[in-house]
Amino acid sequence: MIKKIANALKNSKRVGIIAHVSPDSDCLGCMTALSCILKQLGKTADMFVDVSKMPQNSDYYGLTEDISDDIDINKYDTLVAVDVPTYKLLGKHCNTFKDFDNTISIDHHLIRDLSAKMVYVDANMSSCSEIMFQLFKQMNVEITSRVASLLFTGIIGDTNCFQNDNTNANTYKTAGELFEMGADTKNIIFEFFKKQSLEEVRLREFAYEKMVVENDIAYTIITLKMQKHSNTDNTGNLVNELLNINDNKFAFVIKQKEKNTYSVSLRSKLGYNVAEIALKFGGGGHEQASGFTFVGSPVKIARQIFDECMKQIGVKGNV
Ligand SMILES: [Mn+2]
Repeated sequence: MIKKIANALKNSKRVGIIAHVSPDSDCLGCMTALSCILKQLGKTADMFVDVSKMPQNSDYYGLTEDISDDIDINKYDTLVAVDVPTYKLLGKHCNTFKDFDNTISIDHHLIRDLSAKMVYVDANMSSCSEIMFQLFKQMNVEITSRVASLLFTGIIGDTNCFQNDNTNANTYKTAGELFEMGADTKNIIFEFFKKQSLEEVRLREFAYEKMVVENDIAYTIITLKMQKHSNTDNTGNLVNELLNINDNKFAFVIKQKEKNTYSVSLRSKLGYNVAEIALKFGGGGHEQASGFTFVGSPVKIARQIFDECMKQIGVKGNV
């Protein structure tokens, strides 16, 4: 199928590339990389996201340059959804994609409902960016240092800098090849994992004050008030930091979005599965990193998530 997709893209002239709502660095990285490659081949390649809010550091490496919100469907002969597992995650572009004839879906999520004329899913790949690298090789195109940097950004984003369970030999191999192709690995890791603003540090200060650590599970709740006082809504790497405490097996951060709306980021150590928990609350993701949004009481939901984590710890304990 990857060959078929490579050929289809080579034969296309005007391609619209669609990311998922609230795109992460994998989604933005591989979307921008694909757009660069298609443009290199002399094609029109426009990028679309239904999103009012882009990640704060996403302008790095031009990740959010030239992204549009509305698709003029008549302009394209091919639509490609990258890193999008479900129709819901296409946001307002859902029906556009559904109704379009010539669609391609490239993805690495195991649980999905998105169909397309051509689908290439490899759940053994760490990231959609890792798949994209295979696709570009298949297309036999020159991978510039910028494209290498974009794909590297996607890989370190989805693997949490090679820390998540989805990291495998091929991930390191791909990263090595991207390094050889000129990916700016040191700066990318600094930008995405080390650099922080003073505002973010202040917000985390509030978050740590409210942190609960019990039975190897850590969590905290971030209110709109805290975000206002620190002048940022960017929690940076907080959820991973919570997981890094002692022998924690689970960590989650509940962040208020609107009056009664909250988003939850979940992380787990190897051998535990937060995708399963997120799924129970209508979300999804990967075994070590997943999330969902909900409307209701954050304290109640924290207790429910906590109980789900305890169930897994209990199950493991009995084995
Ligand atoms: Mn991804």
